[in-house]
Amino acid sequence: MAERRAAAPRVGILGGGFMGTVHSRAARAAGARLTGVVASSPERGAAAATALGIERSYDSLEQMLGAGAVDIVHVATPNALHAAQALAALAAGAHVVCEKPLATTVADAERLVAAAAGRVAAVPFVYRYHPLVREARARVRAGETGRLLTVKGSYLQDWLVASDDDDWRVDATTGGRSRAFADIGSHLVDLLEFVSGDRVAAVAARTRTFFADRAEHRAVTTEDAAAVIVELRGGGIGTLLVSQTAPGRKNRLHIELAGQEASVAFDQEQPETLWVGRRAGTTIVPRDPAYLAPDAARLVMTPAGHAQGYQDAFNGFVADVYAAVAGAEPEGLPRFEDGLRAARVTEAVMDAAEGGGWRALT
Ligand code: SOE
Repeated sequence: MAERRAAAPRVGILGGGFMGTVHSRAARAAGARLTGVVASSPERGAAAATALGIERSYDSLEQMLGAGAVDIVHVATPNALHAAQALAALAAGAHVVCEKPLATTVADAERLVAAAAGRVAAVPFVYRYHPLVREARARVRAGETGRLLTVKGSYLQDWLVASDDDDWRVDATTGGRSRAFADIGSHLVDLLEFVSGDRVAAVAARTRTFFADRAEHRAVTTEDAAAVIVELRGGGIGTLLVSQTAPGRKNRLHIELAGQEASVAFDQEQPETLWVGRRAGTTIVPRDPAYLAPDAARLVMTPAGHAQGYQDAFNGFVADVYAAVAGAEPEGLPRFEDGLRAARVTEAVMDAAEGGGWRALT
């Protein structure tokens, strides 16, 4: 008797921009039927449906939900829209993937976590899905690095380094109070806590807005860069630098964890290798599934030497979301609770930067 294949999940995409495209590719790779798209206007929605091969566009999220056309909604719209859209999708009975930052306030993020009870509700902290990030995590968990002493993290981009560079993220009304830290610092802290298994216990911070006036926006208040000192619950300390004005750095997330026995370092722009450091020497670990921990090997999609990249990590994340929708318990799936964590860390960083001193985190 042929095994009955589960029906393909029906997926709706909110947002027709870069991230909407990335989400649609990952959904298709995971076997979904793309049954709807909503963009910032009916015309843009129709164009997105054509460009992305989605069955049809809808004029609004309400219309798509009312049509009963989707099982899973991917929210890939400007930050300030996330909370209302994700809440509406949850209320309609859908599972939700909501882009980070999950919400622009802790209160909204808390509401979303509560509303998502019993549902699959995930946030694309997709750098968790590079196989060698999982390898680093597995080695830390196995005790190979020893007591965690220091962490050094940076996430550097350059797409906003010119004063006439602009984006909706620059505007606090569409992007939220924090820009650089909420947008990419959230990835950095999530990855540090995910790999280390430790938690940020307190932060001190400074932020800078280097360009008050940009092409479309004047009197900009959101930060171009954030410099953060962290104390960890396990007793370690560290520094984080987040900037969207660092020429030559395109998407350079780098973490280095130093334990008493060994260090591990991962560079998102060079995801095919993991650096492992010891006093007696260093090892460069290749993304070769024959030598990786099971949770790392399961995310390998091409043989060693056939490079995997950002979209592959995204595809791995979405495949895990759909597996969870089908009843599985995938390891390390970033959920709305992780989005709430990021909102709390972001709020602490911004409060520390504005008010001085340290802010504690639980
Ligand atoms: C822009 O900073 C951006 O697209 C972020 O919004 C993503 O989360 C990050 O993965 C890449 O850069």
